[in-house]
Amino acid sequence: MSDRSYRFTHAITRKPAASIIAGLRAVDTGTPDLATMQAHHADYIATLRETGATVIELEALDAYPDSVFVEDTALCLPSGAVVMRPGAPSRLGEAAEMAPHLAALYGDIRRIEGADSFIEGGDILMTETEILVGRSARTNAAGIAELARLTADWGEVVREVHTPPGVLHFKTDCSLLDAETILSTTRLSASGCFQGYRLIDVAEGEEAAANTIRFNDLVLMPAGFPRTRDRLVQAGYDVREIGNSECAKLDGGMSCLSLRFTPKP
Ligand code: CIR
Repeated sequence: MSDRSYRFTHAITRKPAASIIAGLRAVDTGTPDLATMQAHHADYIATLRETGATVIELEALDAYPDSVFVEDTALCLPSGAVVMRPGAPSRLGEAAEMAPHLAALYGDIRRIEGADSFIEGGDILMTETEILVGRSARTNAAGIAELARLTADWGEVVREVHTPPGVLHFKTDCSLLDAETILSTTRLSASGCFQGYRLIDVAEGEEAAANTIRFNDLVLMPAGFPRTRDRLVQAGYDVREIGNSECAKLDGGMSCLSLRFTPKP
């Protein structure tokens, strides 16, 4: 079995813009503090680098308040990258901003282009054997079907699943920990979408801990969820806790802050 879904040579991040205070949020829990977010972001990048990966830091894009959440702009696969078409109108232009950076690293770049197709990277969980895509308020059936068509000749299998109601993205509630193992909230795993995988549940009341990333030998998780952290440590993972208080105000977590990949020229 390969380990394409958690071993990466590269990551792309984007510096938070001063306009982050205008970022999208489902519920207003306060204005994010830019300096604190920058400190958390620096810690996140240093932790990715600790694994030996190259991290490309793009400059802030003030025109796009949510542009620090680069994951939503593209899906990076072993054979090439697919530029997304975000369902949030204020974020549509972010995908075009990302495309040239991917083109510089990958030989094969494809784009979701249908006028009715919407899909954001936060709804996509790549495992060793398939790509799960959750329908959500940001990702629709046309977007998922287009992704499946675009990646079929790369040997990818796309499976449509559902993001729980009221949850921003599919991966808000789950993460891949290794080739067989998924960390999930019980409200998501109850749908049965993870049959065949080993499941670790986040602790009750710690649902916001579900969005972690396995990046090479480390698991990066948001700080402040000790019972879920202990479960991961007991399961044998090398866990690093990263401050996420400011991104959390904008419904962001560990996965949304990077595109993770191993480019194929
Ligand atoms: C948004 O609503 O689009 C941003 N405030 C948060 C995006 C988080 N993205 C992600 O989890 N992949």
